[in-house]
Amino acid sequence: MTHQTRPHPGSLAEGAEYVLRTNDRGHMTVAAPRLYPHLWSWDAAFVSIGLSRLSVERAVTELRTLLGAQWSTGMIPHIVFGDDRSYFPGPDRWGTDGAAGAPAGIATSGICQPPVHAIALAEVVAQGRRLGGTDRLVAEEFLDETFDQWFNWHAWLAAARDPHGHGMVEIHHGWESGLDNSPRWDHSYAMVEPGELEPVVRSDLQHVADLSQRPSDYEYRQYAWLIDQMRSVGYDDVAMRTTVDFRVRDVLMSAILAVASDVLAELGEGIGRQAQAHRLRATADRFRLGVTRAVSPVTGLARDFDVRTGEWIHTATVAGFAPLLCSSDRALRDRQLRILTGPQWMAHPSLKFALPTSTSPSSPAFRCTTYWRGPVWPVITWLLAWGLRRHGDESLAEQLRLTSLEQLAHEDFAEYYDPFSGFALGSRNQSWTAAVALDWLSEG
Ligand code: 9WN
Repeated sequence: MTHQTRPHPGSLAEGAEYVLRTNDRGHMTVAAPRLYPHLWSWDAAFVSIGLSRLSVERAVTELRTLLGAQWSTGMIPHIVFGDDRSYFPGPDRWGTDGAAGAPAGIATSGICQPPVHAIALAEVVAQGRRLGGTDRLVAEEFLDETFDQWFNWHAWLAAARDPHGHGMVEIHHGWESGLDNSPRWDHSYAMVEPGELEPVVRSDLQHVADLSQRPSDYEYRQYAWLIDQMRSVGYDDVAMRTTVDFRVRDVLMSAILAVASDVLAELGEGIGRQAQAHRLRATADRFRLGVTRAVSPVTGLARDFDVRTGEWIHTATVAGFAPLLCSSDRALRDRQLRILTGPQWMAHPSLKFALPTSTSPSSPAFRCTTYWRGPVWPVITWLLAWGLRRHGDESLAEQLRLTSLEQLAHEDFAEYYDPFSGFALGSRNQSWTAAVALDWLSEG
């Protein structure tokens, strides 16, 4: 694979800015130049944080494009398609055209991703307020104008994905978790047996030379099978629950919903939306409780729950630290911090950088170079650091920021990194990696 590089290398901030500018298609920033030539939901949120360091107005445009694709149910789809036709699965395979709730004239996927958007919205608004003048005006207007849409997104997640009030978000595809092929899903995917399928023509392998860094062909057949199942019921929220072969309560997504609901409530309270803020607080409390209940008394890590088997999932992945995003329980946080900074995780002797890996290096499921099965993802480090800072664990947050900047020093802005060698993996010039780098640099 050839990588676009800057004509005149300079500082890391210039490199990050270059990536965001070259991935800018006017009203959307593609998640990566070749591998992901469209707008992804949670990528757009992180990207808008980075963009706000360059232009608050451009950051707002990013979020506006995403909201323009919101379904009438409230769902924000995981992909908003641009013009490029090279990504698989594209709009034809998703077949959301005409599904009840899908936006007219905008091609989207039919599933969602973690609701990190309110966190981004708060960062963009804060940046606008800091800068003042037109930036402040643009940010405030955007917040006021779109608050209901963000509220509806959270309301849809709470209702459609947790109808019985467990305080955990149910997902129907590994892609909804954002941590696609994490080993936390292996057991649940073992029950997904693809039947007869339309052709699966992978485009991702044209862009990542080493196949071991991506999911396998069989995993892709399972991904396509689940899409076909959801499409067969028109992406109906209720029918999907009895149709799909993959039903899991995702603890990380639940923690994100909890804390993002708090953040959105704070924003709402500031602009006189007391009634909605009150409901958001209730959502936050419900999902925080769900996350706390999911913590294993034995390992101290939070667990996902497989709905089909009725079993907790014990694999030691970074999702186990979900409480660090949403809980202020000091005893729980201290226990989790000890685990995170201990020898099974950040103090593992083989690590090049003391950073959280996607799977514990001590776990039998750990794979050094394979996607969400082991590598370090800078965007996840940013999210954890954000959660630490929000809850007063400032020194570890600062350590993650500084160590990540060292990891990113080569300016390849890779999608993920080999935790042992430190080598760049997956896509280069990945927008959200550049965005979090820009944000970290601005904090220094
Ligand atoms: C499927 C865009 C997205 C991220 C996901 C990451 C990867 C897509 C893919 O890329 O997923 O949604 O084709 O592999 O796993 O978290 O949002 O960067």
